[in-house]
Amino acid sequence: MAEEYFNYINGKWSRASSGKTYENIDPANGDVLGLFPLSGPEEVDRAVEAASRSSAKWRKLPAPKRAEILFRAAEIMVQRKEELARRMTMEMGKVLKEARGDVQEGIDMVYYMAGEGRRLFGDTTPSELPNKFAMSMRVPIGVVAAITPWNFPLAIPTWKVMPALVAGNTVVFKPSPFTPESAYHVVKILEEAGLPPGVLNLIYGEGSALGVPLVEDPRVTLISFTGSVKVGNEVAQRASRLGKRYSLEMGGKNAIIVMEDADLDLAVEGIIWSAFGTSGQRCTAASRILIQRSILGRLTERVVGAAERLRLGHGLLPTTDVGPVINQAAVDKILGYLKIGVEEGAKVLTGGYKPTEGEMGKGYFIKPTVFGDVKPHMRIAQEEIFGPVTDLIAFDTLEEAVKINNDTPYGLVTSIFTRDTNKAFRAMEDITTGIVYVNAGTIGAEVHLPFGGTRGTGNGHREAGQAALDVFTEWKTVYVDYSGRLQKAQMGD
Ligand code: UN1
Repeated sequence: MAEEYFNYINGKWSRASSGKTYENIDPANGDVLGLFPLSGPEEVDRAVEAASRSSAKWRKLPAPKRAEILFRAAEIMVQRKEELARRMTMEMGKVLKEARGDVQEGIDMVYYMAGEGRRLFGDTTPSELPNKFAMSMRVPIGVVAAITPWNFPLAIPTWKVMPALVAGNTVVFKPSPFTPESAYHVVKILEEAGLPPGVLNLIYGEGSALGVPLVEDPRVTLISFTGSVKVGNEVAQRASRLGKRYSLEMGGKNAIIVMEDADLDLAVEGIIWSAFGTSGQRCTAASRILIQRSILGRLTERVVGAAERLRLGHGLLPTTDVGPVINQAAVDKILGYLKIGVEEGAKVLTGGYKPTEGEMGKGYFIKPTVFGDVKPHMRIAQEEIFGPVTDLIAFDTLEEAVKINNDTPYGLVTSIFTRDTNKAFRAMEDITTGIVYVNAGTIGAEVHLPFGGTRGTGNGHREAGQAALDVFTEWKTVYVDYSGRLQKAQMGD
């Protein structure tokens, strides 16, 4: 019998009022891992009520004290890292090494944001008038709705929940229904670390049932969303109509540019890791490889060879390089794009199908796929596929490569492999994505730097780093006049 898990509302673990549950499934073999509540508007209401009621007290607790709870949570996470990673591999599919990385990224973020408890810096600055003091400080926004995806089941929740909490906000957390157990562990650990009831509330269920009431509840003041463009745009429309703040992180069509002077061994390793790591299900995945024409033949052969050597399997097996994708809908979407690519005239150089034999048949596996002869404006080179599929595109000059790179609806990450410093710096300047790597793959952002992108990737905000604090706080500017007379700024006396 699968274990039953509960919502966490106002410090209590409880069933959904509907009594309904759904099964959390291992995407590699269909095993049932647990039963989770299918909540509805009633749970949203209760969770928001709890977050809203606990807000006044939480924001008054000094930030260093709030941070102590985060530090304790980080320590528990360190102790449980292996167990968290194994359970994540089972519910999400990513190979164990990467699941450990996901947990580590979460731990890094908890420590980083806990450190903010003793920073949360504002500015003090001279006033233009004598005997007047000027400063700015960060203040919490209120109740945050954190809506998170399945591809980083632990790291991305920490990107939202931790800065929100340390800054003095309270939270309603709605994780993806496909990775509910990792969300449970994050919340359980914070509970064990001493987070007061109501400050963080967890509701499980379908986005279609919970999303609208959560976004539209007048007590929710900020929505932090990571997920699809379709849902993100809907969040944006609803939130902006109600005058709410929202922060969106939605996807990418990231490229690796390989110049003819590059270290090709390094480039091949970077391409394979970035295109097929997490089965291509990162918004940072490299789904376009732009190759200077003089090395096209050589590099193509090596990338295809390396992709062919990747072993599919259950993420817990040490022999597995690439795990399954998340669910049947993902399989259908990816297979749909494989068909579109062929119809558009691209050539499948390796992969291009769903293996069905033996163990493979039980899971959502897609053979790592490389498309050749791809033209920059094909749909497979413009739209996010979110699977183990990458496109090879030829170019002649750096200018052309940068233009192809910049010309998609997204703007998250680009990397360039070159040994020429002049080219590297020119590319850094002209590339218009939010993140640029030189001589590294497109994946592997670190938590203390801003994360996010331009164009359709988001709405201009950044997660992680100090930039995250701009999402989860607002500025209060304070002037103190101790002159004893009414001084008038800009009036010249
Ligand atoms: C995501 O795919 O949504 O840079 C986040 C990376 C990870 C984060 C990815 N640190 O690939």
